[in-house]
Amino acid sequence: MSDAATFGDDRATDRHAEPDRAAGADPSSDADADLAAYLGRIADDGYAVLAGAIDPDLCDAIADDLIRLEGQLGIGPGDNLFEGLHTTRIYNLLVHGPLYQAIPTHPNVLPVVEGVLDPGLLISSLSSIAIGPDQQAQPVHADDQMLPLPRPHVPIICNTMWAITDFTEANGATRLVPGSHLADQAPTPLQQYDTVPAEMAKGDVLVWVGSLWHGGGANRTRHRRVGIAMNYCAGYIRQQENQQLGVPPALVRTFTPRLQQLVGYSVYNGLVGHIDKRHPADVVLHQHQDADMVWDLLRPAPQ
Ligand SMILES: O=C(O)CCC(=O)C(=O)O
Repeated sequence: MSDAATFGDDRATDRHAEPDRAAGADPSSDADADLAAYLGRIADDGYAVLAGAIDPDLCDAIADDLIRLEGQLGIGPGDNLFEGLHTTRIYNLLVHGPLYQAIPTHPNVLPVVEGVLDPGLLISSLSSIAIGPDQQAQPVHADDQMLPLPRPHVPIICNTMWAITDFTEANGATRLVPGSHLADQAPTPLQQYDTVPAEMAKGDVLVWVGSLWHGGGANRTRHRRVGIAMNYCAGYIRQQENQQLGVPPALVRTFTPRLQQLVGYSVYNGLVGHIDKRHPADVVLHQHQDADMVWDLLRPAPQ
């Protein structure tokens, strides 16, 4: 059985909450139409906002817990212009409990990202970004600009930003350069560009491809703008945060099979990521349902 054959365990049919959905309509075809519309927007503009994707109560629970974690871990604002001198980030959130472990497989978001990349995708990083009062706009950048590939290229990174609080132009909503994912170059560091703010209500999720030029906005209010940056990459490139070192195997064993795959205990297209012809979950977790995968390509040819 190939790894790909087991994907989809955590997919839900109710992918997107659309306020104007007609009563009595077939929900699965509505969901398919929504998915196609989002993917079309992402292909054309480089991004889309999934309205009402996350339960606002979950957003409030995350906002409260981030305050607790920042205090407990003693994490304060960054010390450089890119991370932000008034912006507090917590990385490697998967180690901080079920609240965060539910994020990568959220059924209203993951199918869209799988459509942009493919189901063999991985978690690249999972972090919080709380932009505080007086934060200046972040330099415009592309999430894949450190990768030495000619541009434009197929999506290899897909980022999502969960609005844990409302995102407004005034409080630092993510700034975007629509269509810039199709450019043949990355943005020039520290150059000013015309951008639009991704204003969102609490619970909305911004999805964008890694080539899109963007940056955090300036916060001119007295309140912090809190987001969860759930960043995915294709299953054939390196993850930005090393998940195998960052998340102890004993903890990964408690995760759902789909989350284990996204952390990296998976094999892309049945080959990339194997260890001596064995599945990494078989080697490290000793309990994975894909452990008996058949290595058709690597088996000795019959005599
Ligand atoms: O906080 C934001 O809105 C965007 C942050 C971002 O793009 C980054 O830190 O790479």
